[in-house]
Amino acid sequence: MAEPVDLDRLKDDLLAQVSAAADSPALEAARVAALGKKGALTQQMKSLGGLDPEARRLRGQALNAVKDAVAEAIEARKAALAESELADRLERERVDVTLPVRPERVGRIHPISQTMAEMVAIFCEMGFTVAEGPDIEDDFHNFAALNFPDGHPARDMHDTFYLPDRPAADGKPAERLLLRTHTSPVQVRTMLAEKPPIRIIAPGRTYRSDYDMTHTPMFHQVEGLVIDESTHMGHLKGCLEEFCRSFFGVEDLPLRFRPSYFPFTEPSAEVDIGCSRADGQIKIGNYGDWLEILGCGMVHPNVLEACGVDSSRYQGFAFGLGVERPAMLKYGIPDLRTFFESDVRWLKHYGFLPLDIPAPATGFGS
Ligand code: 2U9
Repeated sequence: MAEPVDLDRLKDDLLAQVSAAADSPALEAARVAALGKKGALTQQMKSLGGLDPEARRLRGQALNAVKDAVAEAIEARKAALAESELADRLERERVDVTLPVRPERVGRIHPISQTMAEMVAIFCEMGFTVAEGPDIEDDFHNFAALNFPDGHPARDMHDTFYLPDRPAADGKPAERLLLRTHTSPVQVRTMLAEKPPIRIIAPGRTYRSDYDMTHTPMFHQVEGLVIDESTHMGHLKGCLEEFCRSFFGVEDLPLRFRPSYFPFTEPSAEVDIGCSRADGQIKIGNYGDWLEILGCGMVHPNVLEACGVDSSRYQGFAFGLGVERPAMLKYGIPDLRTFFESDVRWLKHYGFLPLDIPAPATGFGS
């Protein structure tokens, strides 16, 4: 049991320890020395039991007053230390946010990613939202729902990569899986899941078993779909004109719609944009020559019905465009296959800095 000590001296000692604490651990040590289980004040409290009642009452009151004063001093010191520790840290970790970034240290965005981001930005400004779906698909979503009947020659034209069958399960028969040959199954899934009006674009990877100067087995597409009660070909034309002019940054870019055929649209059209081919160089603009850039049409009623949309009430348009060729045209990349070679020197040359903002967000043609 501790001997009773002079409380004024004890109080002065403890307060001195508290105010001498230079950091949080030192302050915690001072707190334990005063108020901890074996602390000086706790020890004094324990010795109260040996006093007669009146002396115990008086000594207890005095001890409590010391305890309160020490606890208060600890809290005040704690707040002061926290403030100065924060000030130190802010000083130590100060960053000059006005310094330029060092973009050469942060790698490059692949031109396909950049181009796709630009396409998405343009359509999103028009009010489209982005929809996504799986790369591995089944026959229904990739073909049947899109009005490709069994044995239809258009199925062969897609040079499909087939995967091992999905085994029979839950009463469903085994089914042949495939790598999607276009992003159209995304629109099929959206129509099955959501009610019109629908305004979506489906950017993503697609696969066809084809490899030569102008084809790679994996390539990218951005497709679009608009379904509403009175959507018509005029809307389709306006939408694609706006897109092409914004994407290539040419305000007076002419567009030409040629009749075509796709199983999933009727009528269907291919779209050419103005260009020149002088000196073996393609230049986009109002120069008299034409370059095919995308396909489009009004969604076939069979497709609407297969996707659960009432074709007597709703109609709409769809379009599809590749990403690689517009990227080559816009950024002067001469060889398709270099996109997929993962050559760091090529990426350094043709890639984009992560802080580059997609062109349409910064204004026309910039
Ligand atoms: C649904 C209904 C209709 C998407 C469309 C095209 C025309 C088209 C090609 C362009 C270049 C593919 O990458 S490419 O070879 N695409 O010409 N795509 S209309 O039509 C749809 C899609 C989904 C439910």
